[in-house]
Amino acid sequence: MLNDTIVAVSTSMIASGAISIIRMSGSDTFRILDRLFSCSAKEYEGYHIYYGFIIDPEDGSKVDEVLVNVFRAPHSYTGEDMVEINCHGGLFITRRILALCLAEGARQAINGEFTKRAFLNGKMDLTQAEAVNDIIQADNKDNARLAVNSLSGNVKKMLEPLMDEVMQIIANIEVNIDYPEYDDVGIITTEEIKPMVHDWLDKCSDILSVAESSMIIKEGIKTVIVGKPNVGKSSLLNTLLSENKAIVTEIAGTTRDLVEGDVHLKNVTLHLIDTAGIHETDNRIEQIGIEKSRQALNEAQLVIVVIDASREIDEEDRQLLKDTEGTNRIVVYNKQDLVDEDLPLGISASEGNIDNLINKINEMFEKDQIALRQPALTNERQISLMKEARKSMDTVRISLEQGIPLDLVNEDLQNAYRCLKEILGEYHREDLLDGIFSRFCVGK
Ligand SMILES: Nc1nc2c(ncn2[C@@H]2O[C@H](COP(=O)(O)OP(=O)(O)OP(=O)(O)O)[C@@H](O)[C@H]2O)c(=O)[nH]1
Ligand SMILES: [Mg+2]
Repeated sequence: MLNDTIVAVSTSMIASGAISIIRMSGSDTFRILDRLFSCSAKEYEGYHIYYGFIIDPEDGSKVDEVLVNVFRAPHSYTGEDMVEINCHGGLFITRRILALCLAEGARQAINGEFTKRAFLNGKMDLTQAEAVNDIIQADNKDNARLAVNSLSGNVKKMLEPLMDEVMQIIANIEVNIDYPEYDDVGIITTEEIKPMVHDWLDKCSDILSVAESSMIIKEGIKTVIVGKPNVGKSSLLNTLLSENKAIVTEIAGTTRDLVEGDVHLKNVTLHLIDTAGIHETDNRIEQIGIEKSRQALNEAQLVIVVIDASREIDEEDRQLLKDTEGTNRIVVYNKQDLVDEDLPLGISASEGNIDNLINKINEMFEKDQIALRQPALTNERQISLMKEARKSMDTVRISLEQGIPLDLVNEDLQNAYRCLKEILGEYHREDLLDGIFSRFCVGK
């Protein structure tokens, strides 16, 4: 039921803080507030803050001194009547006030329910709603910026021209089909539509390429450090993480399990995996470790191949270079401190001198910063719908090239349009919405 009144603690319930906020939304909000709030005001106006006490209606006792933010429908986050009770931040007090609201007939909100109402009441589109959760989850500056960009409805602004163009093509075709006898309508021909479709596909590809960048910023890059034993892979991991996470010894074959850690560089977050040195061995434990290394290598988005600069490159190095040839890789020469000549990507992991590598990685991902400067699709749901739209439009392109009559491409055009609408949540299924909003916190 959409119209019942929901309540939740919107601030953290894990630890006490200076204040807590209890949020309530729905048609009964002011009736419930009246029962619990003693305040000198005669009535509550929207966009006002009221000072007073929460009173236990059972015995009239004061529960807490509070400030109440008042929002009147439709001018609120959810679009409904809504209040935010700012109470003292003790967990006991917060729960007590929540309990009083529940006792007066409000229902405990489930995850994301406030934002779901905001979406269903047309206060925001689905990409904005998703951005609300993204900003709460953001753990670094770039992620927060990505989310803030989408929060203001930029994605809709970016998609609307594309939706208009598809609609334009559909309308033109339909006019021709429905009123072929009208001279003044003008016959639209396949030749006229072709460039429109091409142009549309180009724009779509641009959007998808920025989306790829935004996913790199948001999700980080699965980065695997490989090399033969003893070249300094674990030393490199430790230096990148600024932490002694992996065991380092002069004994070849030290690392057997995968050791993982995250590091935020200027342009990208790396999910690092240090692996067992890859080489021929009869040792059973090492063999299992090497198998894991190879598996990690298969799933890597970036491979750092470490070569020991103080030794001649041997057959094992060559084999590894060959095995990683097709991957997105960086080859670094470690133990630079032991050799005289300056190597292009020379580093000294154990000495903490890895600037060459860090600069190279930042350079590789610099182009992805584009996603911070313009509107971007920011999750798999949005991107897969965009890809589906592109696929439909590409079918239109192929059909036109094959000379298939215009009325037969209509369905693919409609599908492209529908996909874009679905990104914004304008076509939605209830289970899809449940899936999206259940990832939110309670109270948001
Ligand atoms: N001189 C010098 N020694 C280094 C450097 N990096 C690592 N080492 C030394 O090389 C040895 C092996 O280092 P590790 O980091 O354990 O090498 P690894 O590649 O993880 O080795 P495995 O886990 O056995 O595959 C250790 O004695 C390190 O101190 C470096 O930049 N310069
Ligand atoms: Mg190691």
